[in-house]
Amino acid sequence: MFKHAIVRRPGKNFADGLASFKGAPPDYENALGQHDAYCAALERCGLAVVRLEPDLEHPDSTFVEDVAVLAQNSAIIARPGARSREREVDGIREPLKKFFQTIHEIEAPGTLDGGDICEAEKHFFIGVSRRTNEGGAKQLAAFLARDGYTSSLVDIRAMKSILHLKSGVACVDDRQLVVMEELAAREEFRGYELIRVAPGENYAANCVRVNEHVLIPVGFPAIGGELARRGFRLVPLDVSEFRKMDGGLSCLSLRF
Ligand code: CIR
Repeated sequence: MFKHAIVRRPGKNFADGLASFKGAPPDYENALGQHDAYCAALERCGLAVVRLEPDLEHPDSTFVEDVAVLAQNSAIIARPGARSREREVDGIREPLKKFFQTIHEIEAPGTLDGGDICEAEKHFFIGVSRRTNEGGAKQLAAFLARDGYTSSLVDIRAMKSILHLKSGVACVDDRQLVVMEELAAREEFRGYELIRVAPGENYAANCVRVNEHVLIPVGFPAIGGELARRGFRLVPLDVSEFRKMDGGLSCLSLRF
């Protein structure tokens, strides 16, 4: 069960963050409204939400999931792989100290973005990506092992379609993974029941189990229907402004 979430409100220079999206830039007022609705949804799922102030030095800092990985008894401060995001971690140490006694840090030359880390109960899938290198992944695996977790590395460097591992896979319970087709055949996921997302709905592979609910982006009826048939209680949320900055539902919070 999760009890808490940490979020960071988008700053007014949010549109200056990194983005591969080529359309119109995000609308700040809309982004704030969507962020508020996201926080309210987390509260309805039973979480106490810590809202951090915008960090104007780091336009991508609303994607707070990328700066840490949280386990049962420890927090691991990430080391973001994008230069412009490296120092974002400075803003998460103090908030995490209020909740975690044991805090580790990924060290250079390792890099790691929290968006590459998919927790499946006592096992963590660690994506090796354009942001997370093998060194960072192995450091994380070692920290998690001390806490009794197993982990496996999933190399997604050859995939152009996703930025982070969790853009393509989500764990909705201890045996079921929501996964985009392109990842479904991966050896690492063998043994799990795979709920496949059709290519047209790939964005919805980044859904988030929060206690009794699953947060899902609006507008993806096939995967939404499939999850509902399986008995999941869905909370549809519009995060279109964050999508324009390559972000999804999971990256907007740290949950623990
Ligand atoms: C970035 O490129 O770093 C941000 N614009 C988006 C990060 C999204 N984070 C995530 O999916 N975990």
